[in-house]
Amino acid sequence: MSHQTALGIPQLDRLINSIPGGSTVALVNDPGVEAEPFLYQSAYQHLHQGRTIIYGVFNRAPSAVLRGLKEYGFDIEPYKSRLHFLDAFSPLMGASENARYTFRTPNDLGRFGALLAQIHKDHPDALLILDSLSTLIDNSSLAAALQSVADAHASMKRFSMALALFTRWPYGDDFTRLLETFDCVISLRGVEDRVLLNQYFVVDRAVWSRAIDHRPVLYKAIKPGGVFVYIPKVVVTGPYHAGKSTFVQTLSDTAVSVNRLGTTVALDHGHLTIDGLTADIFGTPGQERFDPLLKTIAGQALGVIVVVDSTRPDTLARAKEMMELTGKQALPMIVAANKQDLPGALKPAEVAKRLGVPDHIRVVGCTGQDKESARMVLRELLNQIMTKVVD
Ligand SMILES: Nc1nc2c(ncn2[C@@H]2O[C@H](COP(=O)(O)OP(=O)(O)OP(=O)(O)O)[C@@H](O)[C@H]2O)c(=O)[nH]1
Ligand SMILES: [Mg+2]
Repeated sequence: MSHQTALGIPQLDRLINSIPGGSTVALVNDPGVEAEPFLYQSAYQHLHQGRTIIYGVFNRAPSAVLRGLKEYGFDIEPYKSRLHFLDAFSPLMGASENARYTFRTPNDLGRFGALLAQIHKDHPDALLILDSLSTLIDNSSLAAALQSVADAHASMKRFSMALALFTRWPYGDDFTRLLETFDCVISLRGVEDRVLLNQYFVVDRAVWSRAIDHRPVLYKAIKPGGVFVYIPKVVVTGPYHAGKSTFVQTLSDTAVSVNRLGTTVALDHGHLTIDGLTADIFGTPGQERFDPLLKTIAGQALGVIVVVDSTRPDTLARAKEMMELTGKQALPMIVAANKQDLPGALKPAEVAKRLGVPDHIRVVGCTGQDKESARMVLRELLNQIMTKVVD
């Protein structure tokens, strides 16, 4: 109970710092926004670190949780002996899955706290996950359920950490007050953008840290993989033949380029995951006739990579023009001095000098066909984007 701990979701942990032992964390999702991947990832990370998990499940059977873990790629097989279920679903269905602990709503509401205290006695070092307490509320009277959870809060605090999921239904002021008793509240929200649901998390409150960043962070839950911070769009631009398509292809887990006679005539599109981040990456054509497109696409970007051919100083004026065309000098931007493998390639510092870029725009050397090299460039840019989004 004294251990510091973490949620096991790196970008979220970065926002809330480490969690003091005995903290209660409420994860509150908007209806329709998937929260389970957060719980799965947290459960898995702790099991992987040798901890014990008590997984309370209220709206589906424990076997469904095991399936969910598997779908997200969290292989808990080696740690099964340290994962114990509190099954509050099967007893209601008149079924049994032989879970270690069972709970029946509404009959057992009055003994919720006592049950958690008993479980804690059996597993003093465990972390507690409750998925989800909204189901508990929905299966009984609102007032009785809220009272039961409020009474059980002291028992939750005995665990190294208690992570409880709620869905943000209009439960009223009593629910809002209940949330206030939790040490930390994290919201999972969704914004509809035509057909696409963008999901983001935001830390509303954490008692152990005064300097919490309340800015929303976009994420995607990926099967397999779990929760990734999502950087919607990175644009790769630069002069004709500089190596943009090659760069996008090298970087991406999946990518499509449409080339005709060796030049790109549509947007290169790739998708990739790197260091807990996921990004869509778009390469523009280099020819001038596509310049109007460049302006539009850069308008929706979060960052720009300008690829230049380091063996072709004569194309640097065009590169400069394209940087201006993006019309977004305020956007995080980085220059990849490409084709460093070729003889006569200008060094990045020389490219920077000839481009005459302002100091805050970094110029880094790169070889477009080399994965590590391309990833270095992207990492630089993503760091810039993340410090803008997170800090
Ligand atoms: N030696 C070397 N060749 C490279 C490198 N990057 C790209 N190339 C080559 O440069 C040529 C042009 O590369 P592309 O990726 O098609 O360039 P692009 O910028 O997409 O070109 P456009 O779409 O026509 O503007 C290809 O022959 C690539 O194989 C590099 O780092 N080193
Ligand atoms: Mg191309």
